[in-house]
Amino acid sequence: MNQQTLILIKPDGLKKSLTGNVLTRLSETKLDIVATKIVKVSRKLAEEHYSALRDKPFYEELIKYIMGDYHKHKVMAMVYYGESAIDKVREICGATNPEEADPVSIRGAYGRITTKGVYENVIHASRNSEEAEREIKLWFEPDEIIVDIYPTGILELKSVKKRIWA
Ligand code: IDP
Ligand code: MG
Repeated sequence: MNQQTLILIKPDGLKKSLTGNVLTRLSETKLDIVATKIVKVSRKLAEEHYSALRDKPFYEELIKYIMGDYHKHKVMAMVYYGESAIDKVREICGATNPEEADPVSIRGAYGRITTKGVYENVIHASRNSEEAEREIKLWFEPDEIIVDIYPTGILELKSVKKRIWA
């Protein structure tokens, strides 16, 4: 079954110049990249992305980590699409805890645990199709994705101000 999944190269991955390595590993899946952008993550976006972990002791550190306070204030967000995309990508990512992750997985090869106890594990990938839908809709607008994956609607706006090139 064709699926879509959200992938984030987290700020530690960008700071450590791992983008090329991560994309090369992901290309083993033979999935299609259907959206990508660099995002400066706001606290609001970080908190919405990790809303399920609000009660964890590492939550505040996790929010600072994904916002880039410890590395660079940027994340590379992508949508991958294709047969069994969710499981294929999770497999290459490896386990959440980089010390327990398979050493040849992305997290096993490049992740670390900080002295503050946060798992800096380089990459995020949706865990199942419900999570993928929630996360893709949080990070991307429909027109930023080159295939139709979820139903869309039209919102007519009367007066919109937006920044344009001067
Ligand atoms: P996942 O990223 O493998 O889906 P989640 O449980 O959704 O794992 O956790 C989100 C992120 O929170 C992890 O990728 C990791 O950066 C961090 N994290 C999860 N569990 C722990 C923990 O027990 N200690 C420290 N950081 C954690
Ligand atoms: Mg998760």
